[in-house]
Amino acid sequence: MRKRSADPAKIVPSDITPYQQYLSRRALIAGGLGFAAAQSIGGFAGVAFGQPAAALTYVRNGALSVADAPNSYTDITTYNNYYEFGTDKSDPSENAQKFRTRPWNVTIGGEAEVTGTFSLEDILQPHPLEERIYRLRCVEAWSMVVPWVGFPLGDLLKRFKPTSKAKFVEFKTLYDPKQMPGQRAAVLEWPYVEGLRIDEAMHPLTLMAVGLYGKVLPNQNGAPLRLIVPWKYGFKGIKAIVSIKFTEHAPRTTWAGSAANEYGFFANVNPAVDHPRWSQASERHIGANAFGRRQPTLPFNGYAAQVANLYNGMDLRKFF
Ligand SMILES: Nc1nc2c(c(=O)[nH]1)N[C@H]1C(S)=C(S)[C@@H](COP(=O)(O)O)O[C@H]1N2
Ligand SMILES: [Mo]
Repeated sequence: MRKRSADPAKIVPSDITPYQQYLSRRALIAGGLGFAAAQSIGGFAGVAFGQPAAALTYVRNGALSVADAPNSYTDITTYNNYYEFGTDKSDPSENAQKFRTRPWNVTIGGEAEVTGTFSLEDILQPHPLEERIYRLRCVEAWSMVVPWVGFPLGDLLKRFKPTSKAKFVEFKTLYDPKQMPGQRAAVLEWPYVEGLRIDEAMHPLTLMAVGLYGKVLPNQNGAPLRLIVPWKYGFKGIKAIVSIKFTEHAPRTTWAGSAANEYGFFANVNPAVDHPRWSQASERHIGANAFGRRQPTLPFNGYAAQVANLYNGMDLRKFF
């Protein structure tokens, strides 16, 4: 397997991977959790994954989809937040076209029995794909409806056998200023880091997205692998993931780290808790047919019935 790391200082080549980890990685790949299992499912069989807009094989998950009409493919792929490719909404679609998503490796670390560096193929192969139509609510008070294609993050995490000390999961985006022009400026701390509490990460709504509108994710939407947590503000949905780490303590996340009074670690969509500089009570729905219509923002972005119980007894004004 070819090794590659976002941060040259943290390269984990096979020759320094602890032997026990090396063995468990072999077991993971050989044990029906890797290539072998995948062939029978076929989510990626025959898919030229590196090719943008290649069609995916998936099953629609109606039960976990909202009834709202999805935004157009154009809206979803030209109005983006992805500071690695610029801070204007139109920058990512213009600047990310040549971004290389193959070969791609993901490093799994921290409090888990199985750790190491895995190819994207090893990560994806066993997982059947689903389409889920989710609301996306940005912290900047705009929203869209997106037909994502992906698989439950929890199914992936379980393969690495997190230990009882794994209370949080930290995710990192690729750090590669040569390819990501936004990383040449200190607009944010790079690489982009996000995190979830382990129960949030394991929740069935939490999705690892690899596609949208039935096709491989366009680069500007976070190819090859990005997180979607539909009851949280969009910034939790970290793009171009190269590292997943199980941790005992809450990770320092990029936005919460840069302005702790403005962006919380939890970032649950909450119309009752305003951002210090604007109201979160309503949102502007993006889209050619929406004409910037404003609509009320829903608690937990409309997913309260499924997720409010994760926060029982917590003061959501304090843990925003
Ligand atoms: N690496 C990285 N991930 C990121 C961002 C970013 O700037 N860098 N922006 C976030 C924000 S603020 C939002 S709203 C969503 C936007 O996802 P979309 O462009 O697919 O709509 O991506 C999130 N993931
Ligand atoms: Mo956002």
